[in-house]
Amino acid sequence: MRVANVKKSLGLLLLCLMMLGGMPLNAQSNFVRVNQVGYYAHSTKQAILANMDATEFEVREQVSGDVVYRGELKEGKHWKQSNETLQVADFTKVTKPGKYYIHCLNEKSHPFEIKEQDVFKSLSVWTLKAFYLWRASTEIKSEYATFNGYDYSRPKGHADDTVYIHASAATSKRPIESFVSAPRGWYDAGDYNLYVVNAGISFHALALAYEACPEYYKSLNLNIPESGNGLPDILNEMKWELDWLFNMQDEDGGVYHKLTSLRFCSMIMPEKDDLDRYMVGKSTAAALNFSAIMAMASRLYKDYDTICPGLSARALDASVRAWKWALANPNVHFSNPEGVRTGEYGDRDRLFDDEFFWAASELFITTGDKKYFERLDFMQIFDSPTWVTVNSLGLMSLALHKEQIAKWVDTDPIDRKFKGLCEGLYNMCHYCPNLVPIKKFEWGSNGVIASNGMILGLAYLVYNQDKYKEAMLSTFNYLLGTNPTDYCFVTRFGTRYPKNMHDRRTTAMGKDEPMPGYLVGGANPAQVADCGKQNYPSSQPARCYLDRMCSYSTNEIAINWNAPMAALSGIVEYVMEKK
Ligand code: 9MR
Repeated sequence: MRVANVKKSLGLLLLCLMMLGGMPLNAQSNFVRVNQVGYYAHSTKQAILANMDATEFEVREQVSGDVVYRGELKEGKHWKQSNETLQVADFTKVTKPGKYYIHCLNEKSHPFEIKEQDVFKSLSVWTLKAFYLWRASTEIKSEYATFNGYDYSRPKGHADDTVYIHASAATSKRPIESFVSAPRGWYDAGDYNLYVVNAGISFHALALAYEACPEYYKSLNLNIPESGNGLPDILNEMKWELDWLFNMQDEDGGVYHKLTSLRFCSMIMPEKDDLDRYMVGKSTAAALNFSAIMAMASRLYKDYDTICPGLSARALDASVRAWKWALANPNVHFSNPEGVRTGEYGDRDRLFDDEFFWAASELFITTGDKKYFERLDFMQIFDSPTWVTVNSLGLMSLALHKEQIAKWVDTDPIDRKFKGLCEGLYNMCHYCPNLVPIKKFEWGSNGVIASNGMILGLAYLVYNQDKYKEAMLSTFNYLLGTNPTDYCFVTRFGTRYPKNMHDRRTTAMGKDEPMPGYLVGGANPAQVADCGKQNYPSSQPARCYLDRMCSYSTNEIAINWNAPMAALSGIVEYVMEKK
């Protein structure tokens, strides 16, 4: 039987049920998927239809139901990740601001808005404010933490003024059970620990967004305690992380892998967690992530020396010391020592080629010193970055600074490799029936997608080719609603968003609405045991997502996923506002 016939019979059955139950006709289902946050009036506008096998669709005005546009549909394509046949509904021609929904074969989408301006401004602000809400060692005040009437203030958590040196990190100068002070930083995720490796990719995304769109970020007010001090707010927020990171460097230049308790605390508020905290291990990966961040920081804060005296120079010095430590200790792998059970962020690649590439790239951009450029091995494979594979982070930074770099060296290898990365992502997105660049759904799939979207955004800014902008937008759409789960994956945005994230604060606060601006990890079929396989809606990779607290494998939040989402939101808003 044709899918359309099955749908018609199902539709008829649904119609009878609705008439019996008094439900409104055309009840919303998730066959018709839109960007729930909205669309810019002058931008491309696409929705995704699943298993509809339809030939046309309508855009209807939300209140009146009037049809404002009728569009034709091409034949669908099967997407193996969701096991659905997908059609792209293009309604770019609808440009009049207003509230609409898509209607097709008796199915309707969530409502969405078309606007002339500020479509993603609030999203861009709150995906960054999420980092403020994540701050360790400080009280979170109502005046900065209230959203749509909900107050997410909380008392100060984790002073971290007494962090014990764990046996795995002890030296003669800092022996076991001696302690250091290491306050500030952002909690990593749904847990309250801090990990240098994951700070790396997170800091990079925010730093690069700022460097790619400086005008946008210089005028973006986040309403955080430091707002108005003369520093762009994004740099104010990032400084909270930097202040902590300086504490993670030992006197020998080496960098502790993480600051954590020995095990995860229960689902309590930060101020209730009284487990002892430790500096655990040192590693080549931590040293090189640290070196890269500090090299970036040195150039970011250089223009603001009157506001942050000496910060730029101090960051460069810390970066170089960590770099030298890594050269002298090039294969110190980290794995959890006995008795430590928090996140590992271990790296099986014992050569750390990708970490060396990234740190050398940032040091080269910041200093112009050719010895760092000479370390860059462009024969490496450059793929979507993750916390464990970071060479593309260096490549992105090099590409963004290529005009400056061209004064020092030949930029051909940078262009060749960056273009290759961008083309690969573009093709992955363009040929995907759901128009999203993802190879495999794994833990943190949304973070990978957001990172890929961000790279496509950079590609557009660097090469000014519209195809990259289109791919960036369809990737963004996926995260905000054109995906098989029916969720806008950022909390408090769109119509249907996650409410029960795997996050200690969220659970302990117990509010009926979650904190805003958090991107959940997303579909991942590999760890369904966390809530029980039977509770997941589907075992299809792209549909394997569950909005329950137990689902740490699909519904946790983490800095390395939020940062590219914030970056992507900012880049989209900047690009769309410019035209
Ligand atoms: O994001 C990490 C993912 O890639 C790993 O597969 C997973 C298991 O090691 O850990 C994830 O990171 C978690 C970290 O270890 C501890 N804080 C929460 C992080 C997000 O789940």
